[in-house]
Amino acid sequence: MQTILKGKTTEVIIDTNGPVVIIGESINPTRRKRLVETLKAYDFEFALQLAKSQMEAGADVLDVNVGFPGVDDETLLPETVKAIQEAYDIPLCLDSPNPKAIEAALKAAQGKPLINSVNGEEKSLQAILPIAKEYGAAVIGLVMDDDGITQDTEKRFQIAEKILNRAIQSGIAKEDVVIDPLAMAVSADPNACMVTLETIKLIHDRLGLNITQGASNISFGLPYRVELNNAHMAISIWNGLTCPIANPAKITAFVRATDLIRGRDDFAMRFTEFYYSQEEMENS
Ligand code: THG
Repeated sequence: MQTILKGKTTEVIIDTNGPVVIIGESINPTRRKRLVETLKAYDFEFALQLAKSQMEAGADVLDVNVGFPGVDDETLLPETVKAIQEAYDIPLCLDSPNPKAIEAALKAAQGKPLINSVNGEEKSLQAILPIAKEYGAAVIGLVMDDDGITQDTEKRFQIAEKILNRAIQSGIAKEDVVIDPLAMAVSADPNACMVTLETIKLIHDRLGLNITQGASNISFGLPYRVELNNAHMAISIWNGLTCPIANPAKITAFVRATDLIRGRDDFAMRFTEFYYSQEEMENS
């Protein structure tokens, strides 16, 4: 299964049989005061710095989230999208719970973006799927619905299947649906990771879809976050995760290692190229 995303001219293929695609998470106001302050002033310099550093660190796609209290995201999200795409040729992942902000960003975006996200709630399906179809975008489906988030893996799978079926009914191609199995903090629930890992496996085995997840969600409230995230990432990839949303500075080397181990990096080309690219940057 191949989900094709596009920037101005670049194409990124998320392939269930290919190497892992990294969606850079850092253009997100969570714990980034400076991003909030600059975005409030419609000053995109810092957001562009975050874009550049993530691309240099291995991001293939950039998540763009401008959600902070009081934001007019119907104006700010499209403006941020334009600023990034004027400077860089990379596909974007439009991250907002507000369908109007998503639609405004789709109008502004070049190429073929990924919508982040729709979920199994009736309201969400009805708001997002028609605009995904209209603008030819791919879409991330979160496995929650009007009953909230279930810990039952079979039910999470059923929500994924429902989102897929509704997307297909709306005229969206199967390969343009990417599922997020909802990674959550393992400090709060000892079984949290197992539920997500099993959900990934069911979606991979039965639907064959591409799968994303927030790679740092599981480690909230714990030490050794990078180690925990990366251990979790390796098992998730083995089960079928294909495009994590993550901080590339912290995961790319690990993702390249995982691809190499799985026989998805002939002669360790990407692994070693990444090493030299980072060494070069350190010395420049
Ligand atoms: N699924 C989907 N979309 C998502 C998430 C998900 N979008 C938002 C979020 N979760 C993923 N993005 C982020 C962005 C920033 C941070 C975490 C997740 C973040 N992390 C560090 C922290 O928590 O301390 C701080 C910065 C760092 O060290 O890099 O800020 O699950 N579909």
